Amino acid sequence: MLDKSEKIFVAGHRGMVGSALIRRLESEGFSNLLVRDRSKLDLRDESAVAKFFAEEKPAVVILAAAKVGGIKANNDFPVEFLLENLRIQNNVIRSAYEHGARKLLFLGSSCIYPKLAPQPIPETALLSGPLEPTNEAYAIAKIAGIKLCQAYARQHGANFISVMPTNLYGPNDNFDLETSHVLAALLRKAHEAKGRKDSELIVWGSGKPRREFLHVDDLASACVLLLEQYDSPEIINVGCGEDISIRELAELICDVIGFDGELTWDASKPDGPPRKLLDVTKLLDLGWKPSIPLQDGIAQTYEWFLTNYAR
Ligand code: GFB
Repeated sequence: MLDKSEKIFVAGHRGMVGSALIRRLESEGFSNLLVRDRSKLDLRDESAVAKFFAEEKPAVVILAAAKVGGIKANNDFPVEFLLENLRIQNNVIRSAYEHGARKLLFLGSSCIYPKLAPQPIPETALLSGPLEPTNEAYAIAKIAGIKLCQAYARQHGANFISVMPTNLYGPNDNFDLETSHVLAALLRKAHEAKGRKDSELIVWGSGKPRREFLHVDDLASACVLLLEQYDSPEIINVGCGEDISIRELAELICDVIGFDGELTWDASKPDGPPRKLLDVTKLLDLGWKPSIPLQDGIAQTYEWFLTNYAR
């Protein structure tokens, strides 16, 4: 179990995942949360990270800092996705070990699995086939992070765990149309199309790929449970256990927002993997379950978008 006064460093606390973790930890009474703004600590800077850990010596580390993006950003900038993620995770994981962190939680991604993995995807599918080309660089970085945590566990007995979330959405998501993931992009596009009274909404790809969407607050509750109860170097999936097609997602978002124009498909944009549904049996067996149905989560995220973004 975690002590409520233990010093917990949340790397990436301004991002969608990090900020959800802070909300969750605070609501559960954790009182010694450590954060650093990017302007004060650049996690890509090896010596700055080592100095920070030497001074602060957090007992628990949650590595939610990463360069992330949707299918287009991943496809356009493989160099940055590979290099920046390797740098951040190498620095944080090594310093956490060298300065005595007793537990570390590394956040990976469902894109670590092969493009044509069996569905739902069990944890054992890791490294069993070729990756999806649009996000291979990001996936390779995340796989390297998993392997580094496992190496510290095997060689030094470190309690470093790796958690693989499915596609996420929620408050503090990125709403930039070039770099965002699909759910945030379509929320913004439908909102703006409604405002302009457009007759159509352009959606990328064919609409056929299927994705599983988990609200980030559900991920945060799973991470706190795993910090308290899961001590294995074997990776563990986090998802809601259900997927929908991109077409169905677009229709759902249009319903929530009240946009009634046509959907038009932009076939010049990639589809990515045909399906990405995680097998979450391992997590469910620990007693966790998701609590936010997709439609409610979309409505709540739209409220957040209206208050914080669309001003
Ligand atoms: O969310 P998304 O960018 O990520 O795209 P991935 C999912 C699907 O939605 C793709 C389609 O088939 C897109 O073509 N889509 C339709 C759109 N309209 C849009 C739009 O306006 N914007 C975007 N972004 N997509 C990412 C990976 O893959 O998922 C990352 O590249 C990471 O590495 C992340 O793993 C979770 O699910 O395809």
